Amino acid sequence: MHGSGGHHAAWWQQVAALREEFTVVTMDLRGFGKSDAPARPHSSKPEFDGQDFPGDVVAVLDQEDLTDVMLVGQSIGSVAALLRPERVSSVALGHSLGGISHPELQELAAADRAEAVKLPVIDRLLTRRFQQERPDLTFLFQQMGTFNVAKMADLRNLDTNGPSLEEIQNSGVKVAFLAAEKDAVLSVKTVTRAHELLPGSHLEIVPDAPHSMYWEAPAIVVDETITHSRVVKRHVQASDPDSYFYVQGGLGQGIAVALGVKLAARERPVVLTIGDGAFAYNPVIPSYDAAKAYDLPLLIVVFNNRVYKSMNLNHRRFYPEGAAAETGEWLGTDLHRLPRLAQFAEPFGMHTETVDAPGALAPALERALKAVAEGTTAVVDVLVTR
Ligand SMILES: Cc1ncc(C[n+]2csc(CCOP(=O)(O)OP(=O)(O)O)c2C)c(N)n1
Ligand SMILES: [Mg+2]
Repeated sequence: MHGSGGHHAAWWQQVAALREEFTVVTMDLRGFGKSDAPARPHSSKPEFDGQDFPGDVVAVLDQEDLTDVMLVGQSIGSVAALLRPERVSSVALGHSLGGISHPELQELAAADRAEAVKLPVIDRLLTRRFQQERPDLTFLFQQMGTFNVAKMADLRNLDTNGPSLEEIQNSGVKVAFLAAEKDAVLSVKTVTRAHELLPGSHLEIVPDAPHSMYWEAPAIVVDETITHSRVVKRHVQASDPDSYFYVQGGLGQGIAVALGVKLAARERPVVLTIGDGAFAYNPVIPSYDAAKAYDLPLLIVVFNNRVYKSMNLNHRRFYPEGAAAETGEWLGTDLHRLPRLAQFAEPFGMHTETVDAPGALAPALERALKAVAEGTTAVVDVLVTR
C-alpha cells in the first residue's frame, strides 16, 4: 500500500524484486493513481476520509480471495489486518507506526513531525545526497504525486481510530517495523519505542535510508565469492543498475572495489560478500586503514568454508584418482589453520562477529548493519559448512 504522495506505481522497484518469490498485489486507494475520485456531495472539493481506506484494502483482499497475506506499506495496514486477521498473517510498516493508538507514541510522532515541517517537503522525504546524485529519480518522485486527485489537504482522519497495542497483539498478526535511519518525518527513536511497546514485533533499521525509503535504492553488493556466487546472486535479486558488482579476475581486489563503490555512493550501504580465500588474498591491513581514514564504512560478510573450495574441486575434477584423492591430502587448499578472520578488524576498532549457527546469522547481521549505519566497518565471519 502506497503512502500519501504515491500510488500503485510507487512500488516499481519492490515489485520487480519480489514477484518471483511472492504474488504481489499493488493497489490505488480512493483518490490515488487510477482510482475514481468522486467529489463528496455538497462539496466543491473532493474529500477523502482515511477511515475508508482500511475497508478498501479489505475489499481487495476479499475480491481476490487472498490469504496468508503480508501487508506492506503505510499506516492503514494494521487497521486492515485487524479487520481480516484470517486473511492477513503479517504487516510490515515502512516509515509508519500503523496508526497505532498510544499516547506516548502519538506524542513522539507529533514531536518528530513538528521538526519535519521545518524542512522543505522534498528534504523530508529524500536525502540531500540522493537529490544531488539522482536528479532524474528525484524529478520522477516529485511527479508521482501529481497523478493523484487526493491531496494531503483533502485527507481527513488518517491517523485516528487506529488500533491499540493490545488489539494488535491479540489479533496474532505479526508486525515488522521498518525504520529509516535518516527519516526526517518519523525518527528511529520513535519507531524503536513502538517496537519495544509491542512484544513480539520485529524492528529493522535501514541504514542511510530517508523517510521515502522505498524510493532510494538500498544497499549495493560487491561480490568476491567464488563457489558461493550463485547463492549470493539468487538471494540479492538486484534488478537496479549499480546495485550489484561482481569482482572479476585476479583474486584479492574485493575490499578495495567495495571501498571505491562506497566512495562513489556514500549514501548507500555497501556490502562486500567474499570467500575466506579471497579475503586472505586482499590487502586487508591497508584496506581497513583506508576505510577508517576516508570514512568509508563497509559491511564485510565472509563465506568461510575454511578451504579454497574451487581449487579443491579442480583437484577432484582433473585428478579424480590422483594422490590427493587417495591420501585425502588436498595440498594447498586447506584454510583451517587461519586465525578467526574477524579478529583482524579488532585492532582497527571495527565491529566484528563470528557466526557458527544459522539462528545467529540474522541478529549478527542486524548488529553489524547498525554499526555500519553508525559509521564503523563491520566484519561478519560466517562459518559455512561447504
Ligand atoms: C590473483 C589470483 N590468484 C589465484 C586465483 C585462483 N583462484 C580462483 S578462486 C580461488 C580460491 C578462492 O577461495 P575462496 O575465496 O575461499 O572461495 P571458495 O573457492 O572456497 O568458494 C583462487 C585461489 C585468482 N583468481 N587470482
Ligand atoms: Mg573458501
